[in-house]
Amino acid sequence: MKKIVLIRHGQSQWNKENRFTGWTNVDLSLQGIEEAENAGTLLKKEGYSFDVAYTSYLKRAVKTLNCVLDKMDEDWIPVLKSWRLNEKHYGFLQGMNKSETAEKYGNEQVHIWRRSFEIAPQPLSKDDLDNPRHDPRYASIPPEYIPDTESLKDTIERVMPYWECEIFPQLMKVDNILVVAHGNSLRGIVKHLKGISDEAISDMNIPTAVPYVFEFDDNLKLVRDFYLGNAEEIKRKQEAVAKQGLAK
Ligand code: DG2
Repeated sequence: MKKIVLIRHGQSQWNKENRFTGWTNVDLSLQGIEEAENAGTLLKKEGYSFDVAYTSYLKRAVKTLNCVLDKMDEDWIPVLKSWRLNEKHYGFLQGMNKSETAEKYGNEQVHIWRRSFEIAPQPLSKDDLDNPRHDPRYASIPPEYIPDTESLKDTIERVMPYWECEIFPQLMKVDNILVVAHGNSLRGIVKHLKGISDEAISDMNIPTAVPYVFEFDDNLKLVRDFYLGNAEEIKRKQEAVAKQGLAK
């Protein structure tokens, strides 16, 4: 079986503080480092091994990948990074507390911003110093490709060229690929792989640092997918993600 394993990064400092993060380059929390290390230990224990790994330009994903590969003794494998795997850009919401935002705008509006397919939050001003167009790591990207806000649909349109031209075709050459990215960039990939509808995808929440395994046959047809780890703990983590956008 050929495999692609998807992992959302471990808990970030802003996940811990329940703040919208998007393209903001926050670090992992101490719990996030531990989660990432546990994911690597689990993958090794279960006999997984990778030929190549992909991640985003954002520290929380890069560090998670490093922790995972370190625990697997596979920190020598090729790693490719792309801005196309970055998180959904959360526009003007970036930095705001999710519960407080729900208190101000209502649970329903926050749910629309977090989980609707086509609706993006209002954009971050181009002059805002936090706008990625002022960040040197994106200097080589044509400015018209750099988002000021994104819906899940926009995120998928950004991720898919990299998925279809780089990551997925690698499966013709190697058997085991690791992708470490973000809640929403991964929701986009999972939607594509499993053919989930625009409506049904709103109910899917990806927990931090849990390996999500996709197995393919020799014709690269998806055979099965499953999370690795304790099912109850995973369900608890998914429910906690869903609740992050509720007013207290
Ligand atoms: C979270 C996802 O992204 O948040 O940008 O706040 O996966 O990089 O921590 P991540 C953010 P939700 O869409 O679950 O609110």
